[in-house]
Amino acid sequence: MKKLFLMGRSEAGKTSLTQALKGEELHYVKTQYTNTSEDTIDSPGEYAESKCFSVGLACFSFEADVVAMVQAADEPYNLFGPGGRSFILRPLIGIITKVDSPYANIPMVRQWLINAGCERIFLINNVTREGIDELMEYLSEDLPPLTLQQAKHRQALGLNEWDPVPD
Ligand SMILES: Nc1nc2c(ncn2[C@@H]2O[C@H](COP(=O)(O)OP(=O)(O)OP(=O)(O)O)[C@@H](O)[C@H]2O)c(=O)[nH]1
Ligand SMILES: [Mg+2]
Repeated sequence: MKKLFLMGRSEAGKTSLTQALKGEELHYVKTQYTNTSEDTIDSPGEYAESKCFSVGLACFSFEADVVAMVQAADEPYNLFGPGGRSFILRPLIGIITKVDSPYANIPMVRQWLINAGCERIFLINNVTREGIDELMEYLSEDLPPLTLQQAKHRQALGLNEWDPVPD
């Protein structure tokens, strides 16, 4: 099981997503701090919204196997600029929540996530659990463990640790 780190603006639906992944009924809890011992690492949206705190996201991301930029389908503007993945040394995915919103603009939010460098994008409705199974299937596959030697070899080739080594 991959350990997932969630970052995104306040009200994007990160905590609701952790509840949906655990099969719980949605109940509103404002995230006040980050607990990295959970299976899914949730972060307060304020980290993504403030230049002063956003460096904390990079630190938390090192505790995870995969990092998710979470954006609601009805977000009015983008917090993550093009190439936003440059500070993340983990596979990066995009999660679009609130696909049921009457103000949803999925093509626009998808483009923001592609521009930020997300390698895969999941569409989620936390209320009806639409898209949760697909995300769980992705998370259920473990990343293959690497020896230090294998990691260094990939680094020498200019590859990410999780990239396949060309023949
Ligand atoms: N319609 C709809 N509402 C959602 C969905 N996901 C979350 N919500 C609602 O959006 C509100 C905010 O959700 P949270 O999960 O608390 O947001 P958050 O990203 O954890 O916010 P912070 O803890 O402030 O960073 C709650 O009232 C949720 O019920 C969704 O997929 N669809
Ligand atoms: Mg929260």
